[in-house]
Amino acid sequence: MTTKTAWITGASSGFGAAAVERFVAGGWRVIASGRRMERLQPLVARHGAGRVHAAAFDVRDEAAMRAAHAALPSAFADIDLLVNNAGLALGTAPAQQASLEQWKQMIDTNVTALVSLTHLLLPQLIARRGAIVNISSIAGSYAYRGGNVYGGTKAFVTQFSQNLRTDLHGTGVRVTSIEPGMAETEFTLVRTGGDQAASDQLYAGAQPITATDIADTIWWIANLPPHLNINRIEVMPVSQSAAGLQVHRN
Ligand code: NDP
Ligand code: 8X3
Repeated sequence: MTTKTAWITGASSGFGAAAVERFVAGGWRVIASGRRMERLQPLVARHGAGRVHAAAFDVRDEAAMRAAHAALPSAFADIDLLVNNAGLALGTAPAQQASLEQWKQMIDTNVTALVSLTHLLLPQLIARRGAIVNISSIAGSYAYRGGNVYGGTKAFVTQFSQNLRTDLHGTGVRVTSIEPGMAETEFTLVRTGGDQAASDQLYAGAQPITATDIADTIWWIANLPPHLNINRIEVMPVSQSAAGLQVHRN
């Protein structure tokens, strides 16, 4: 069987790092990208340069993204799967108190960079009848206080995924939007600007989704028979569910 290649963004932590482990264990080659080379290099050391290629760059830097693509070793050049996972939430304040800079960073990372990498890889994904897995969020479907722009970016990811599917009709390329709920990774540490206590408090006693749970979901989707496409999948921990609407009274 020929060895397949996945490009997993956000591979230095959380879902992405767990997905690297899952795909390497399953016999795939993986391009692991993220800003922190010190987190990517150990993946290469552990699995070997023939199995994992580390590409350290900021996804918001389109020139760096193109350079990383152009510099792929020949063994990693034929990409079968793009996992658009790199992303972040910044801040929990309501819109009227939020930072515009943080809003722009979320849009640049979660939306602009995601479409840029997708656009760059589409020709070869079509040529190889490959697949795209976009990591969206339940925040794109359920409003919550402080979700403002983060939820907006994820609603974009979900809808972009569905529109991609429509445009790619007949090409054999599969597209999936995965929409996880509360998962324990570095996500809340990043969101709160490094507040470990706030992160610990959010997850305490809740048995959240783990990074491995989402890595297994990506693996399952990528390895389904080629005539099947999971369009969207929403995953929550049993401990999380939707709550009702709010009413303001004078
Ligand atoms: P982590 O913070 O653990 O991982 C985020 C990853 O994104 C890191 O590898 C980080 O790498 C990368 N990243 C962030 N900004 C950039 C950038 N500018 N350039 C390159 N890479 C970047 O969080 P998760 O694993 O939880 O998050 C992964 C995805 O899952 C995100 O899109 C998130 O929105 C989504 N998600 C998370 C949920 C959760 O509850 N945890 C639930 C639903 C969706 P580095 O810092 O090295 O650049
Ligand atoms: C992360 C899930 O509910 O914290 O996307 O926004 S949530």
